[in-house]
Amino acid sequence: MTKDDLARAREWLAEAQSVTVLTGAGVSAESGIATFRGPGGVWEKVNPMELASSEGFRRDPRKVWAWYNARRRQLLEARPNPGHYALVELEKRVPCFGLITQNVDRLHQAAGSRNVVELHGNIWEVRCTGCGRLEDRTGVELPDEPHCDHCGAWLRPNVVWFGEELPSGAWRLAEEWTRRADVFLVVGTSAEVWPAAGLIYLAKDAGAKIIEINPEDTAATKVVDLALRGPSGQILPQIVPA
Ligand code: BV8
Ligand code: ZN
Repeated sequence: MTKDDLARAREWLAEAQSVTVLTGAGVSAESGIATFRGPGGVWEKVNPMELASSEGFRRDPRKVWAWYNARRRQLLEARPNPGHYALVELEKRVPCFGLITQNVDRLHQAAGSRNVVELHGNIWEVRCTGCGRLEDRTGVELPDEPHCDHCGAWLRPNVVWFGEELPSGAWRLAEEWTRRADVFLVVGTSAEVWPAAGLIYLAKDAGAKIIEINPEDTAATKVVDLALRGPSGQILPQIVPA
């Protein structure tokens, strides 16, 4: 990555009418939140299909809640990093902006991002597996085995697990924001989880200029127009147009 690459990215963003961003776990790495894949990723120690799937939850809800409660506790100490704040600035400076995230940590909202779509739900709300009641438990420690006050069934995190459909409203909005983008920023995602990763190819087909921000190559690198190799907390603040 050269200084011209950064200048080119800044120029594309300055000229853009519509910018859409797709973020993954990497954008929260500099807030101390482990990514899923890659070195030190949380998946290295556990099997995602076990913990982030409804079969895994049915088989052993205690084990799944131990993992989610550990992640919630870690998030209580986490703060947005300069990458999150740079995206808040970018939203203020482009006429039309949309932020699509695969993350469930809500650090984008904590930093002040407004137009946010959560493709995979969020870790703070809980949903009852019995009566479907949805409750916001942001910042609250949950018991090891959370059950519904109303019907006694197990509660679950309000996230999208493997094998589960994405919320239809969120997906429709994500597709719309992707199709309208002049510039599509792909930040901190390995581009391996579908259908989220498919948005990158949709942006390409719709004629957007694609900028990838990631220390490493990803499954989508072959289709991006400009790859900025480095941590998003350092790169994003450098490409927000003045
Ligand atoms: C569905 C929420 C079906 C919970 C998550 C075979 C081929 C293709 C697809 C499939 C397949 N087999 C199965 C599927 C479908 C499956 C899928 O995609 N599997 C993958 C693994 C192959 N998808 C699904 O099941 C989806 N549902 O398809 O439904 C269906 C259809 C119709 C009807 C009924 C059902 C549901 C997917 C959602 C799963 N939920 N999480 C939770 O978080 O606990 S996925 C999980 O992975 C997270 O949401 C995470 O965000 C997401 C993607 O990971 P990334 O965000 O990319 O993070 P990752 O660690 O992978 O990468 C981090 C990147 O950051 C790296 O590139 C690293 O280099 C970079 N980085 C590191 N540091 C930094 C950095 N970047 C910038 N700065 C830094 N400092
Ligand atoms: Zn209930």
